[in-house]
Amino acid sequence: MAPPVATAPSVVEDSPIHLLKKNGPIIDKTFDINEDYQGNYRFAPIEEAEVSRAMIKRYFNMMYERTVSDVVIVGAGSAGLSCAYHLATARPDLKITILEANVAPGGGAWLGGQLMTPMVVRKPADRFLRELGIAYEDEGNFVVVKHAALFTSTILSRVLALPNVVLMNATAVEDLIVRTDFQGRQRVAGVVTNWTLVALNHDTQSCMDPNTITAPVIVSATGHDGPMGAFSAKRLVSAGLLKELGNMRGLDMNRAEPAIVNGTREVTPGLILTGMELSEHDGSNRMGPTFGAMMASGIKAAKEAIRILDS
Ligand code: 48N
Repeated sequence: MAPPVATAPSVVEDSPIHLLKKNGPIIDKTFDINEDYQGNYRFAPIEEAEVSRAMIKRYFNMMYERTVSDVVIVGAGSAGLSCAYHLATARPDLKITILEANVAPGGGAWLGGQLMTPMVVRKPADRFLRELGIAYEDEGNFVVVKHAALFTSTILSRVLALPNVVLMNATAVEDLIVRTDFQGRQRVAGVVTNWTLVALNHDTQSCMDPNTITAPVIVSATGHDGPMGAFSAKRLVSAGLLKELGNMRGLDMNRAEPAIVNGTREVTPGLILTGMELSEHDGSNRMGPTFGAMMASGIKAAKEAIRILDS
């Protein structure tokens, strides 16, 4: 007797959504909404699966679409966000993908210094604050934003509102894609990604392989501290693309800020370093609790990215 042919379960028939539709909604869809704060506030009805599908559809469509981007910005601190804002507003045609390892973007720009809240920005970088419409107190050679989070939340909201920018937070870059170009030179051509919690736990499991995003230009703004600080600069050394790190020097505001802005550049074909990551690459000084160079360096990185893409 021939063995019974296994028939695939009618998944669609048994799917929760189908069952709900077949048997009618679990809840009374006739609810009308009511914004009543006197004890009768009513929401429009929803099925849990609708919420899950609304997120899954959008996130994974975005992830699929951004596997090839025009510019990837690694790190959503003050330099990375300043780069993203200038780049995305100057070139709305570009697909810009920001990858941020933390759940919370913003890097070190939520506080001014030693956990104090005011943010100091030296002139002429205050022009960027005026472009963003951020109020400040003018102290002559510098200005003070009343709370660093006012800068960071403002620029973050502006960047996220731009149609050509996507932000994948809680997503770490854990390697660089490197190709040999037609001149035989090694060129950075994208990034290797993983959920940050996976990237931080490779020693607890084996073979949790990553994902990729390819792009002709990578802007790395991974800062100088934190669990993955100066990531790309360090990877250049371990991948043999840079002999050694310059290592960030001691604090000297007057030397550090112009060095970072003027030094922002394509350090290896396809890879631009900006912000404090550059101090680790070049061995320039740190500036401590003043953020004008982060903003100006990010803007310069955006201009460099446009130069490369248009060359
Ligand atoms: O704020 P940071 O650390 O870096 P910058 O360069 O945007 O701003 C630096 C600034 O906050 C200072 O350090 C100030 C001026 N102090 C100077 C001084 O002398 O002390 O932002 C870097 C971002 C963070 O949000 C990290 O989570 C993220 O980059 N990040 C990564 N994201 C994805 N993949 C990675 N591998 C990665 N590594 C870091």
